[in-house]
Amino acid sequence: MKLERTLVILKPDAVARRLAGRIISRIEDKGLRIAAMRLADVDAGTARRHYEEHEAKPFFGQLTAFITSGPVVLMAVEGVDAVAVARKLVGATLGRAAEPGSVRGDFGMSQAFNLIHASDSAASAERELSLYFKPCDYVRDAAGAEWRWTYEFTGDKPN
Ligand code: 3AN
Repeated sequence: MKLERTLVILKPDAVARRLAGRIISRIEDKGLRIAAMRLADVDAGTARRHYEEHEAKPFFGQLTAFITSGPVVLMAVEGVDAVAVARKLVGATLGRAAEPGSVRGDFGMSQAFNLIHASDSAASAERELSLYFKPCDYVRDAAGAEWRWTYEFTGDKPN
């Protein structure tokens, strides 16, 4: 059990389809904390760096063209095991195979237009967050107010 921070991106299809509010609500409903958030255009260089592990794949050009095609919502999301929790909320890559109850399972059919990104490991989260956010972008959880009814605290550890 680890307090983690992960990168979530609502992709251009989610913003264009006006689903951003509903998807953000799911993240909040679950009990994850939004520590930083902004609406932005992703430039081509950042897109290539973000998806560098897919550089050799045939869909790399399509992928970077898509993520730069319109505004996205960038979010740093925090919680205990936030990387795994966010991945579960997102669902499987292919929308039409994704589990009902997940964002992709409930809102999408496509493989490429799959609405949302969440980092796939703690190491990816750290790397990806640094592409989009500076340390001063993160807001603090004043007096732990957002956590108080999310976890039981044993000493100062969330459970
Ligand atoms: P996930 O986002 O579920 O972690 P990855 O890491 O396998 O998926 O792929 C990164 C992104 O590349 C996906 N979100 C999707 O938008 C895109 N992608 C994956 N496979 C394909 C494909 N066969 N054709 C087009 N785009 C794809």
